[in-house]
Amino acid sequence: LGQQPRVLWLTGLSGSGKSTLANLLEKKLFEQGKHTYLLDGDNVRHGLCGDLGFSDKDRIENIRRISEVAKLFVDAGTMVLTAFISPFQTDRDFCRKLLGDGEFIEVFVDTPLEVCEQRDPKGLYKKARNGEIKHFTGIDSTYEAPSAPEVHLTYREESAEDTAERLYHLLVEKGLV
Ligand code: GGZ
Repeated sequence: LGQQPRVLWLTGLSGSGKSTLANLLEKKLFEQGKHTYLLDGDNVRHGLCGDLGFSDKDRIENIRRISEVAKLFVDAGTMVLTAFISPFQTDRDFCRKLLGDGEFIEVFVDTPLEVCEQRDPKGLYKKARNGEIKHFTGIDSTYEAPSAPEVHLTYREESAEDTAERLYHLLVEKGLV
């Protein structure tokens, strides 16, 4: 039996682990024989959204385009994983409304700002604190935590593999994958 195509929409701060988790989760789903596609900054912000920056207006347009692309993939029968900060509730709700009932799974990767800033894999938080980067999410640009996500992934001190395992089991428990 084929899976119901869906969008697993990961949202959270920079450094929260969205991309890492989405990659690990995709591996698991692939092992289950699911046909998936992962949209993240690496394949979207250079091409399709290469003209966009990080003003509120550009982020809104970024998420709008990603939502429309995700819908096309779902129409084509593919399960989609997305890993974008997607800081605004209205934009995430836009994607939810674009899709059919039960097709949009909002996953809140709820890693505290302190932890993300401690990780700072690209040194961007440091630059944001120094004022070298403006409008950085969590520093001088808003992040609106999801009000009713399908999955709320709370932070634990554990490996990324263990977190991905936890996320996978939450999805299975809720019958979402
Ligand atoms: C937030 C920024 C910014 C600013 C560059 N604010 O940790 P990263 O590097 O790899 O992930 C962040 C990525 C965010 O892009 P998104 O497309 O996910 O953002 S949004 O959904 O809000 O449109 C970060 C990098 O881009 N980055 N400048 N000012 N993140």
